Amino acid sequence: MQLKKQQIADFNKTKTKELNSQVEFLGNYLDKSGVNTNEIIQKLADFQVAIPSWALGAGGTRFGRFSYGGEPATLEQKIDDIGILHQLTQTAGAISLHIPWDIPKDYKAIKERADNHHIIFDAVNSNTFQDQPNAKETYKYGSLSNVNKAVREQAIAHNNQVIKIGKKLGSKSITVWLADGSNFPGQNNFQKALQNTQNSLQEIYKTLPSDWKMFIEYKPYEPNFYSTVIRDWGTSLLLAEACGDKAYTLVDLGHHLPNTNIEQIVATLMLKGKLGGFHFNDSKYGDDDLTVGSIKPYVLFLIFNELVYGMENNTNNPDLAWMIDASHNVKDPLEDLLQSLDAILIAYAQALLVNQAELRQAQQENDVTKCQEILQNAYRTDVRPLIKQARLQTGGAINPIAAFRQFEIRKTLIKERGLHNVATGL
Ligand code: PSV
Ligand code: MN
Repeated sequence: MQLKKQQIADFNKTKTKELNSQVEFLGNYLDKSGVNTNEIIQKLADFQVAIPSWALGAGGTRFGRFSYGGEPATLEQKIDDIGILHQLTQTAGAISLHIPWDIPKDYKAIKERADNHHIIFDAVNSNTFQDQPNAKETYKYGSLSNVNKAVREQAIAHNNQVIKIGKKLGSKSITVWLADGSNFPGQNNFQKALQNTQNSLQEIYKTLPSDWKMFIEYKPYEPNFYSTVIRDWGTSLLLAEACGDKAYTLVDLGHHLPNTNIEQIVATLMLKGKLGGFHFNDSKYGDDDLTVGSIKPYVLFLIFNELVYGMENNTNNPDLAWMIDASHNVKDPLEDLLQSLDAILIAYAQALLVNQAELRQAQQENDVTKCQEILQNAYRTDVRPLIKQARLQTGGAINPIAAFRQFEIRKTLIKERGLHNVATGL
């Protein structure tokens, strides 16, 4: 299904008057603090976040999966769902494919379909954490780090294949996340596992086109619970540096032990020009993959504060690849993604409000109280009218979730696809 522009325009008409007065009120307040409101609205309008092809259906846990009805079962349907998200928000103009779950059958048709929705192909993701039917070697004991050369070669070949697929679609980056590690002390030789991983990544890097980037994702545990080969940002950075200029670290918000200072990791990587990509989600305990901003919105703001600082000051760091990497077990996946997109823009807008000059001055004077006041002033500003205004200007819906419900999108999808359509993915 595709929404009609007029439908969204009619929806917005009923809400524009109220929005105008909210924007005027906020604009006046921000003006007095020297903030250029229009500049912020433009930055919000330009911000694009990729949606992963594996996050459009109901996720699950190892205890069960409760499908949602009308889920997208094919890549075509996944692209259509992202099209809906993009029409409603004008923020979701990219898809990140997971290979082999979403290998296109007809590349021309897939590209055309994405084009029709104004969607581009972002990073392609390889998968060496599952065995594929008819695969010669097993990844049970690891992939790029495996003690067995034949397994490593199979995993390298898979990554090279993923790059080839991405090239046909216009992607410009590959993300490597490894499940490799061990469950018990003594199972792995740490040094050999790391060395094998480095050698394997260097092999993959050799086939990387000159205008591509390689993102190396880290995660402390799961599915292995004693050790993980690429367990933290430091290991990822070491490997990226061993590969070369086109290799970067990717930060997934859920891939940290509780209370890790993620904003400081962001700052360190940006200073070194080595932060390549970002996976958004939220968590209480581990890699919970919850809706962005649902648990720790202040932390999200602090992270964005560092991202904004880095984007303005670390010109050696490339533009970042933004993606949502969440799972939806109890909510409608599309509504959940709309909430995540909203939370990302809210944190970004709040970070843009931070008076950087005043903060530098207060830091210089060791005025700790003032530093905190500056950050919390920005965080406590209700920036939602700016986001709504950005959507209005770009043709999105002022309130995407209300529009999603008013247009009865889920009901239509169930009618079109059936109640028992199941999406591939995590
Ligand atoms: C597993 O934790 C994971 O969610 C990683 O974050 C990857 O980005 C994703 O799977 C897809 O491979
Ligand atoms: Mn991730």
